[in-house]
Amino acid sequence: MCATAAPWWKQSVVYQIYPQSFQDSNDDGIGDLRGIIQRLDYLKTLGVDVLWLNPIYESPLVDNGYDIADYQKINPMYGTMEDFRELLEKAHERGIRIVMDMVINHTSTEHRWFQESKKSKDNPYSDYYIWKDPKPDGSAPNNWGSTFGGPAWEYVPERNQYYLHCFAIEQADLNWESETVRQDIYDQLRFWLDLGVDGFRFDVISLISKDQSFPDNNGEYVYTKSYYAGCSNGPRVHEFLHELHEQVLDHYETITVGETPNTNSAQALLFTNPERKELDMVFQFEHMHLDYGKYGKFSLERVNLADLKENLSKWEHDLEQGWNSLYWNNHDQPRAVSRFGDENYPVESAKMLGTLLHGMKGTPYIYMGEELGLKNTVYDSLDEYQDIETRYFIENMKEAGENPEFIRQVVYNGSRDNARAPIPWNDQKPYYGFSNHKPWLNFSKETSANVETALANPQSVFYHYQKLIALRKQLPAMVDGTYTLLAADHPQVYAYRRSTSNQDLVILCSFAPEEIPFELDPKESRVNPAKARLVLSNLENSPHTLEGVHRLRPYEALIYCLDKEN
Ligand code: TEU
Ligand code: CA
Repeated sequence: MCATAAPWWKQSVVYQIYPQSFQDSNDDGIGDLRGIIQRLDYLKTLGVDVLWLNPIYESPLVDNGYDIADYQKINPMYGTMEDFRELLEKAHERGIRIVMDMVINHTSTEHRWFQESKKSKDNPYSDYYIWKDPKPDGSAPNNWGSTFGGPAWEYVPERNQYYLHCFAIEQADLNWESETVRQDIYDQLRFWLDLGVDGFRFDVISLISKDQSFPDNNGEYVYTKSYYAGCSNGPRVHEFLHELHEQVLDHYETITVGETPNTNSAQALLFTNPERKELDMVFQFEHMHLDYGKYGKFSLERVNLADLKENLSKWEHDLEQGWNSLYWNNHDQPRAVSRFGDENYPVESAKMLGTLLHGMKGTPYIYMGEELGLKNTVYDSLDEYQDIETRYFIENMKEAGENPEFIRQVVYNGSRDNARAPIPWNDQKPYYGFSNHKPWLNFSKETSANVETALANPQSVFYHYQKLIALRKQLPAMVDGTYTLLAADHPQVYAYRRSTSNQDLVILCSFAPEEIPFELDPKESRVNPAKARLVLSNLENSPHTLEGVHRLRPYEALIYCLDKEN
């Protein structure tokens, strides 16, 4: 084990499972809890410490579970509460912890709270949601738009009022201003903690406090996202999270990560500074926005390396007193290799991206399939995409008369289904060991890798990730080291140093598809190049020390270590 006093969640690597697409155990085409149980040994072999499961609660699945209808029930398509307990127990036996995805900014409109709330203005649940009177002309209370398109307000005749939904119509925002609502939410969290879960990923937690004046936004966005106006980082967000911490989290040993759209690093520090007792870390979105185009994520742009360096480095510095979550992709984002790497060098660039991320300061998150280097999903027809965001987008673009080829390309680049297609466990068509039944969402036409083949090949992306995860346990600087960007102006190499008083790490990552010369400046790096020994490379026969000019091969990624003599 590595000699660091850092809390366990700083030393951990988290693996995200999208349960619907991980492993089907009963051949209905839908991944499930028993499927995850079957694959625990695989995850143990990879070496991850924590599993984050996307929502598995009772839900009509309008937004694939981010619309919870009952916080204390498992959706039967995933299994039973017994299955969940068994999963928890078997994971814990293997030293793997489990984090639940908690969606407490909103519920499904099928949740009992909403069903009661919508009945009248004077029932016990009447203020559980955000209800507003229409404007005198009957229109919506303000001009906020839903993330998925259309207005963020829906009219309900029984109350002659509108309710707020930052996401789909079927996802009504909870009213955190109400003490009763907050207490009810805290009870839902305690339910899972008492069952033995190890923490939470809090969905869109930066949105829970709304500006109570509900101001119109200025309408400068093509997709008028409500959370650009009075929704994100509202006046009471920190007060609420501090209360949640005091009343709930403080009584358990947990790991918490807040998903915080529209949050800058100064705000993120408020969430993650341990002295403030709110959250352990947040998912920031800025590096996800570097390739945004006029339709946001649905874009033809590529990320520019200089911007990436600047952005990631800024977050490393600004959260020095807090803590970063490190991620390239998740269930809302395209595949890392296709987006930040190079589909022509899928193995090399996947390993390079893994190296870059795992070397940085923060807790790395691996999205299922990333350890195989999976690429974006290839479909023959736009009809194969199922995600609500993608469907809305395609519809809107068709209405707007956009060029069909443009639509096809940006959907390929940006759709959330890129990450949601089922995992190929072997190379056997048609269902690749995921199931013996047609899956709920089609496999990619080009399954670039699969688990069985990866496990049989010592050079696979899988084993590189395994090594990266193991290094975190061996090299204290990987957990504790301060971060310094090196060769900031180099157009093709991302280089940085991590340092503790006893150890220096130098990480070099080439983003070039051709061979390029690179020499570390010993003055800038403050590392003696001859003494730095190679601890990990994604290619064979890399130089054993940092001395001299390196001829970095396409997407070569190297970690050098130097133990200081004190
Ligand atoms: O995502 C929040 C969020 O900010 C999304 O709008 C995200 O930007 C979008 O998916 C990117 O295209 C969370 C969940 O991760 C997502 O799956 C849910 O749909 C959403 O909240 C609503 O609960
Ligand atoms: Ca199943």
